[in-house]
Amino acid sequence: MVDFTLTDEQKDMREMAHDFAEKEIRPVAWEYDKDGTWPQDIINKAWEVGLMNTHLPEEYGGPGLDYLTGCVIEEEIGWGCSGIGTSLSCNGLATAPVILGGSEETKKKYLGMLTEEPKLASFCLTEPDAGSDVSGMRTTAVKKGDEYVINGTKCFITNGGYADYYTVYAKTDKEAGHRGISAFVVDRELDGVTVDKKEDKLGQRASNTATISFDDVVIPAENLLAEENKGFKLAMMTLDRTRPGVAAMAVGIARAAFEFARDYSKERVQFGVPIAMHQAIQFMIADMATKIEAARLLTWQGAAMLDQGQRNTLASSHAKRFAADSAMEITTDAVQVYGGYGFIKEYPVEKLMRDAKIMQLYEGTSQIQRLVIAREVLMPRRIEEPATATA
Ligand code: COS
Repeated sequence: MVDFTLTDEQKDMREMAHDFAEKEIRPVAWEYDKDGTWPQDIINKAWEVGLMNTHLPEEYGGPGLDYLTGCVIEEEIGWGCSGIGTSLSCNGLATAPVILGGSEETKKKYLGMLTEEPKLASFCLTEPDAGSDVSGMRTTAVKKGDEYVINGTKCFITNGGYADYYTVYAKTDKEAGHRGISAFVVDRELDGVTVDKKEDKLGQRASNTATISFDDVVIPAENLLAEENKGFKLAMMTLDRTRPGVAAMAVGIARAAFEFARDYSKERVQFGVPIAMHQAIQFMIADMATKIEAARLLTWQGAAMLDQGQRNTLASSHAKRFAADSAMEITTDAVQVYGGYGFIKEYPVEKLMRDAKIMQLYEGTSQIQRLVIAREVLMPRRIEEPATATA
């Protein structure tokens, strides 16, 4: 029997996350968005109550929550503010390759660091000339004895300006395309690491997005994750694991927009009745509600498959694609329900429409998700996953 009932623990976590979003995030979200304020105070509080690093295994100090619970939490935080939510959840993206490919020592050091203090880590894959086309990256890592020397520039790095370490992808064999990429952990404090630029963004303005340069940065060889030249697969495996979380955040944004639009439609009177009495508005509200339900189910499926140890590439891309596109449609329709007021910053929905846009862009655009879906549907293949560094 298929059962979509959450466990009592999952319900408790949802309630805790909702409460946090309502009391700590919502009251400042629109203000932080306006000024692009870095939410360090909220990061500290979220870390304190256990709403950060929820995915980290217990042996490294984390609560070791399952992916589905992570998505349930992420929806609530996204409902509060997805910009702040992105800052809170970015450690999940940065540490996935460490969990997948790090040696025991690497895991102890770099995962433990995040559970001992409210520290941050960033995922450095994208480059100015290599976005969707990961294999086109130019950053290099050259092995010299027991060390690697890293050179290159990564852009659009979430939390980049505040991270204590980075998981960095670099070419270890320039001629080998995707088979010549490796992944490393790089400490922020090392000589040659520079935070170059903070982006001024359309939405999610409370999150930090920076360019990071690596100029002859020397790291110990043990900071290699998995095997040399297996970094591309590690990146793909990471995104399979994190895209349901992005989808959940998109559901949270969509739900927030839906609730505002629903409530406003019952108050706003035109032609002598609340606009919710007009079928034109009712159908928009109905479509919003259906898309939210469908997006959540796809999200939960993507997460539940991971929890069951199944490969979830297709489900993950279905969820990310549909939830992101739905969030964009729903927030745009919420602005429409508000009419001219929706376009005014004094009202809540224009922020949500701006925030939703990044959902269709980061962690793989909606077009990349369709590419993955098309390949999985048309040419299903068996994918071999790299062994961890210790295996
Ligand atoms: N898990 C494990 N391995 C995977 C995988 C997955 N989900 N998807 C692909 N691979 C493997 C393939 O099996 C193949 O392995 P071999 O070397 O043994 O042949 C290899 O990776 C290359 O796969 P593919 O041919 O599909 O690679 P492409 O260069 O065509 O790229 C896309 C595939 C476009 C899907 C990939 O580059 C991508 O996801 N791009 C978007 C990146 C992104 O999300 N960026 C956002 C920044 S991160 S915030």
